[in-house]
Amino acid sequence: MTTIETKISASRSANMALFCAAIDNFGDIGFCWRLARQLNAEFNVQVELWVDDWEALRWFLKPLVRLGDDGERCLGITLRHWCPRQPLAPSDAHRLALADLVIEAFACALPANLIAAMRAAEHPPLWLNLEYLSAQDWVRDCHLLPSPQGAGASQALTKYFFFPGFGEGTGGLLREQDLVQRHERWQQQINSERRALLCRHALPPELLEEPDLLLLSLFTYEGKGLQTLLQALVESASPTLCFVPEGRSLQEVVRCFALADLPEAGSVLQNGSLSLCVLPFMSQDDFDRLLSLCDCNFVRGEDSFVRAQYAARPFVWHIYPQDEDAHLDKLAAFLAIYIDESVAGEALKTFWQSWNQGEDCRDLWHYLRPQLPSLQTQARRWQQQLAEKPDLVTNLLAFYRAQRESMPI
Ligand code: TRH
Repeated sequence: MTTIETKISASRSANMALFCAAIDNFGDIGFCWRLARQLNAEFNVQVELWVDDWEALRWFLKPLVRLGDDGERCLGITLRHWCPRQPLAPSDAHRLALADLVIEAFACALPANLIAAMRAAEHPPLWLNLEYLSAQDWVRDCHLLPSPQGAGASQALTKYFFFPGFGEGTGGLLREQDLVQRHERWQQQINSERRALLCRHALPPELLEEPDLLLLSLFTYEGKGLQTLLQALVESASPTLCFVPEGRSLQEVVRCFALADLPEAGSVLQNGSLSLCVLPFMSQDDFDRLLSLCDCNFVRGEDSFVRAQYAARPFVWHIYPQDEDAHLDKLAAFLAIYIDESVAGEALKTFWQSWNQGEDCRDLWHYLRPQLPSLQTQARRWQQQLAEKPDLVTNLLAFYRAQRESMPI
């Protein structure tokens, strides 16, 4: 047990409210659900997860549980519905003002009456704004910065910025205690795990016997990069078995296979050297397992991007596009820490850049594919480096403890 764990379990369980507003897609909910689960499962923190988009949450949890009504407990987490910019029920606002921790994810802005109740509380919760992940240098300067909220001398309330990141001086990355071991286990039994994967999706296991077969997973946004990658896979001299979870990547699958409609989960398509299987949206654990079993993963946004790194497989990051191309600086910052100077590293870097600038990636893929074995070694090294650093929850609880000790309890 770590010191923090001992302290928390020695007293009562800590309790926390986590507020999430889903901008689009699944990244915000995915991150918050993962954070809530880890805090609860590994540190017994009692978490209320407040989500604004109940339908997105329902879809997201579908592979795990049937989501019921507001207030229901799912797998140890209490799920609540809120509407940004509207007040909470007064009873909720007063109750949450007594919590140990209140987190607003990705600057989603807490309800004003909750802030007022926290300001009025004798011992307000520790209030964090948990920000998006970036490898940019400024993150270190902003991580844990206090932001005083209101002027009242004795009852001034402080919000702290908490920035995930890749190294010292940042909040780290989410990583459950057993994540790396899980990947090791799946990869030690790669042949049987891959056969089981194919069986689960009603694919003939003989597919795996094709020489030089490459297993790919594709969880990306639509665009020219994906369009041209699919063309390259079709015309390639070697076979590819590609797994595509339901969602935005299917737009380009429709084009590549000249389909009239979006293919349903369970569809298996064949064109030239490409076999493609559409997967139903999986639980986060099953998604991790898929990443572990593929030779190369295409991922996106934030959470799947981090999970691909822990899977220790070569991967391509489709970064979430931002206004004024702000995402390209973010991409460059990560490339600077991730890519080594080898030929394979350079090939990967060029591919990522072209992919994220909406360029034709056909020839680049043909060049990249033979580099995958070297990139595999590099991906493993990167996973090991990440695993040596404290994870986000450990950092978050260390900060919580440090703050609590200085508070008059
Ligand atoms: O869905 P994303 O594109 O999410 C985002 C959002 O767009 C968000 O607004 C933006 O701010 C952020 O990116 C940067 O990609 P991401 O972050 O990878 O989240 C996807 C989640 O879905 C992740 O938790 C993994 C999970 N997932 C499953 O649980 N099952 C699945 O089958 C798949 C494919 C993904």
